[in-house]
Amino acid sequence: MTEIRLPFSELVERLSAIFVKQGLPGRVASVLATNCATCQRDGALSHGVFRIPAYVSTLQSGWGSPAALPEIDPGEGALIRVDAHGGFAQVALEEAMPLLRERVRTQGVAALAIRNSQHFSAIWPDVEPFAEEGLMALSVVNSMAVVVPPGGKTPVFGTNPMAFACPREGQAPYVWDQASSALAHGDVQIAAREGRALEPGCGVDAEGQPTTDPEVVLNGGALLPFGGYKGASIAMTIEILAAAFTGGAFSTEVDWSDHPGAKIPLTGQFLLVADPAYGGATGFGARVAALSDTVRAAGQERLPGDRRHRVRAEALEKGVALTQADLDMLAEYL
Ligand code: NDP
Ligand code: PYC
Repeated sequence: MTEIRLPFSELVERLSAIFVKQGLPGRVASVLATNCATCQRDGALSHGVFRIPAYVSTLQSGWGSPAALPEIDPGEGALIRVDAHGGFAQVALEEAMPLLRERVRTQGVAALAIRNSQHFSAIWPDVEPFAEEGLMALSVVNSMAVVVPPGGKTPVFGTNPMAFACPREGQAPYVWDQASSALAHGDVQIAAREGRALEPGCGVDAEGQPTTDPEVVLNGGALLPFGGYKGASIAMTIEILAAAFTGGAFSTEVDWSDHPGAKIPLTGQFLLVADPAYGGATGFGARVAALSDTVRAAGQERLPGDRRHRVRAEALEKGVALTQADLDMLAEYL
């Protein structure tokens, strides 16, 4: 498929115009558009413009309160609680950011517990900015029940991602972001669209039997956690941190049956931020860089984030890569 390059700012403008046309306030539209364009720019394609039709169908379904602005309960200690009131987690995060920053700089550690929030994106954009300003961040989000525990046939977990970011002297920050399922749901949708089978060990049918057919996984089947029971423990821990702790919904409690077209989980997010300057050693960034070098020298040529930063550099030079089909799809919503 022919690749078309669009300047990042132009992509943000188009996406923002789509969200505004769907009734979102300019500020919310701008946060979502920047987030989605950032994923596309970095080649995080399972959460790039591919998601726009589902954003639109969700906005048209009456699900949640997408225009809602968050309410911050600052508390006095390390924990800041935010009720997103059915709006988007990224907007809640942006709103709470100045206070979170201040707390972490004065106390060494601070956390954000966001509830009643919609999240439909990758979560590295939520943690990477902290690392760019010298801080360390870990975040988890729960989604919708599409993952069975090992041996089961009833989905109970979301695809629940976890992301970590920290500064690394002389290099891009060290950042990883991964689903706790064998595959992100978005990648199953992309495989189905492209008629590709999944790797064995990723999914089951409605009876809990192994399948490599993405259509079976999407229609009555489910995903498996990555790494068997170890991934299941991480998925469950994410339910506990992002939902039980914050006051958000478990993935099993996401009930959009009265909102046909709704596809964006309305759950919770937990974010922990720490200042390495408060740790037990000096030269944190240099130590992370040295460890990365040791890992590469030991044989792991590619570290998380390497591919994304390479794709980003190319996008910033030549424009964000899109297909004609992507542009045609966006034009339908403009
Ligand atoms: P991947 O398996 O594609 O990548 C996971 C991480 O591993 C990335 O940091 C990636 O870096 C790195 N990586 C990938 N391949 C290699 C390799 N061969 N060697 C070294 N590192 C590697 O991610 P997932 O499919 O698990 O998740 C995709 C996205 O889906 C995530 O961004 C996640 O946040 C999002 N998601 C969002 C959900 C939500 O509810 N909002 C739910 C589930 C997933 P790099 O990026 O540089 O390739
Ligand atoms: O790709 O699994 C996924 C996902 C769920 C919610 C947003 N993305």
